[in-house]
Amino acid sequence: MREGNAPLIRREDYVAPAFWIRTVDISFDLDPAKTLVISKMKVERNTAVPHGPLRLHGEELQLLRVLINGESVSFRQEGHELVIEAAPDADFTLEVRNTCAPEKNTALSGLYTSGGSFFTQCEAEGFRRITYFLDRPDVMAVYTVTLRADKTKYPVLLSNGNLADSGELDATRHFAVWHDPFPKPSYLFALVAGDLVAREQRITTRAGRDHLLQVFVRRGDLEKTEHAMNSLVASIVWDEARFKLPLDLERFMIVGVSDFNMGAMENKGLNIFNTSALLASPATATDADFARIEAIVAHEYFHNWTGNRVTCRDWFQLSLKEGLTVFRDQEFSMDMAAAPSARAVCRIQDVRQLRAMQFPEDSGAMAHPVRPDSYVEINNFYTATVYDKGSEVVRMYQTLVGRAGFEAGMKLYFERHDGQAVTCDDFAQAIADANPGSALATRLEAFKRWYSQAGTPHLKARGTYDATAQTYTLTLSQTNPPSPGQDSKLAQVIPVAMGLLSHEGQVLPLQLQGETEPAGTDRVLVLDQSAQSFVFVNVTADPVPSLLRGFSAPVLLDDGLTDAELLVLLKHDTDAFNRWEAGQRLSLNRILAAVRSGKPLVLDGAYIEAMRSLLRHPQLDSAFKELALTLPGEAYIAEQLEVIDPQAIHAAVDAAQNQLAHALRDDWVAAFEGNQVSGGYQPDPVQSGKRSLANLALAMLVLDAKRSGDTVWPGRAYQRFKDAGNMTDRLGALSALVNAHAELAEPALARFHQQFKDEALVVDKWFALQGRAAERDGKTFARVRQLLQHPDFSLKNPNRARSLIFSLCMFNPAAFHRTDAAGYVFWADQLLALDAINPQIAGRLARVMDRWTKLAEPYRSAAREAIVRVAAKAELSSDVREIIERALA
Ligand code: 0A1
Ligand code: ZN
Repeated sequence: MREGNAPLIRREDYVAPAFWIRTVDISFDLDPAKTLVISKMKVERNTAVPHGPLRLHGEELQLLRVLINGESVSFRQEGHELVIEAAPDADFTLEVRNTCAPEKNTALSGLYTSGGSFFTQCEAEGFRRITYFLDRPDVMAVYTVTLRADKTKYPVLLSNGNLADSGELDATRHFAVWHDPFPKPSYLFALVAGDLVAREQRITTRAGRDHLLQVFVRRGDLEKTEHAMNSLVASIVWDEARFKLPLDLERFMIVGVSDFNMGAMENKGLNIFNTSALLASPATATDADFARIEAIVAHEYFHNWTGNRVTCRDWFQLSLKEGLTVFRDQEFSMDMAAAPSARAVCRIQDVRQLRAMQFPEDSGAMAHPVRPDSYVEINNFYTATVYDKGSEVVRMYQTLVGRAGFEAGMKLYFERHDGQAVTCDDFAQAIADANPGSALATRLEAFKRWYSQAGTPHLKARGTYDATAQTYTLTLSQTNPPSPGQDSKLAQVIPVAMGLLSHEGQVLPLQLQGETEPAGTDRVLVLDQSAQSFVFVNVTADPVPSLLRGFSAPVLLDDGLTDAELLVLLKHDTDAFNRWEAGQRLSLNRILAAVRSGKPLVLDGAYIEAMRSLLRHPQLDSAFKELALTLPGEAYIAEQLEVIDPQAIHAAVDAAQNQLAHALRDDWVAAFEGNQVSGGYQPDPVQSGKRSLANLALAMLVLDAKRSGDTVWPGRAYQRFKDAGNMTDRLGALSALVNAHAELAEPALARFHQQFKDEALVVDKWFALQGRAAERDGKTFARVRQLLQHPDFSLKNPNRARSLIFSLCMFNPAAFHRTDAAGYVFWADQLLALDAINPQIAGRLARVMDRWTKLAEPYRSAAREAIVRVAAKAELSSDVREIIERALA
């Protein structure tokens, strides 16, 4: 483990490496206790930087010998560096021999074992835990990898690229040699060795090349790989069609592993996946799992160009590959959804995720720009800001230059930078240069503030209508609140997609002063000052503005609209996103008023009728209705408040939920009955939309039954739970019972565990459901504590740790924030236990306290006490230390 006194690394200190490593010929004698690694490298001095020693990174390794040009050489070890002063000026070969201990590697970074097989995870800095190397993304080499291992225990031996040779070594051992022709940074290296089986498919791409696709998993999981394979094929087809980016490898492999810190990893030609992001069958995975798998398979595949062919110069540029690749996977999911309404559903889900995770991050202790300025532990910067806000930034490029302009920009980016390690500036320049004179190119430097300024901009919009002149003046203004280390900020470039509607819901033409005719009914205004006014002419009626359509910029919007105006948008907006947003705003306004006033929430008739007509609407999709009738998340509600009282927020949401359940009871019955799916299971938007609305309706009906004492709906839920033909329905019914604290919840939970105890991913769901269950009288918290002792619980498996501990601490504010501080004590205890096993996962758990300073008393003081207790531990990892110190700064 890296101890917690690691130095701060600054973006402005970047210097190119003193040496380049051009080729790596590396062999492994795989043994769980002690693996021998021999690495032979061709090295060149980089004459563009001052003359200096060769410094190689290495951690948790046993060094055996170092040779230069076949001769031993003197070296010294300085912390985690191996320093060779006498490296030649001419090109030379470097040979390093070392061992590492995969079975002791519980951090799951570097080479480790899981379920008796070997796997690697090298991003960001895991390769240095395998051998000594210039472990930085701007050092790109061509790798040849030889694997030697026991042939019965490890019949499958894989690495990046193409299989060059394989065979027997002796009676018990065999070998394989892999060669990857593409130069790559060390973080994209991978190897796998184990007893695995593969689903295979051969495809011929548009370019006429043949490829072999393989998905490797443990025996018994093969039938759960069909969806992943289909998703991979769809991703390949999409990237060729949309961005003209072909598959460049003869063989593309995906491997599943059940111990993995993240979702998946884009190693060149050998993607390694958390099984939770790969395996699906209708019986074990929900619709949401199917959608997530499709998106992650696509994401990793798309990295082959955005990340692998063009990579990052340094880790500050992480969003160059991550923001862009998230954008690409979001676009892919939307295109797969096809129907306009299903596309809108995708967008709403992405924005909900952004608001739930990234907005709080951007106003808390860990707020950082999309391109951070400094870090201690890079693993702490795989964040919602780098990924999801980064993706919104890429989306804004597309909004500013148009879809065709963006595609032209991508083309230029690859023409200029294929095979290079580059920066976010290089990307911005390519998009701008491909679109001279565009709204982006003319404001490029200001636009790039999205990379350098942290925090969510506040956008204010106010309009005035002049009936005599028939003009409508819309004034947009922005404020950019301070964030850690950034007290004052400059105006951002904010694209505001918008339209105007009459109060009767008619769409109005948009003609700005100075224009000779209207330019459609939907356009993008660009705010690039702290305040600007836009005057629309020939406006025949006092309009209702529909602003930030499709969520055209990642900002908090205050449009000052009244309930009556929001109702117009809810009923008539042609932009489905803003229609949904209007409903959310109506809910949010009521919840915030209750929290601010301290008075119990009572829903008014107008609101209830609006929700009823949504639910009954004959044309709207089920998926859209489900999203529209789901109340805003508690984290997003908290974002709107100066002081956060998690219990008050929860009480208001709970009251709104109960009243909606009761007032719309008959409509919920109709929604439940009208959304039953017949025919075989398909995880498509139509079927999954129906299931999601039926599940919401059932949850509401069981909740209302709890209040009235009715037993019919809990009984029906239990029946559905038992008889369900797929996991979406089964889990939906089970969570309806658990969240309503129905008596039948207990037998249902027991039955579920019994039925699925051999399916690890389903057992994770069982823990997660209980960790996230609605709190009532401290029962959820007590149960989570009890579940820590369950024989199936383990901190060592990240999925399992997340399923119980993160569910409570991160996703169940009402159970976690307790007046007796027991939630915080639980957090500190689990954090310290986890840190000794897996610092990366512990670093994530530490983030739970990011926003403690905004908590109301008594939570604030109790939270501080728990953080201080963690900070006082001497043996913290650098991952946790960085988060904790930022929280206390
Ligand atoms: N690049 C991967 C995510 C990833 C990052 C770090 C990891 O280990 C520390 C693992 C995976 C992606 O974006 O999918
Ligand atoms: Zn990624």
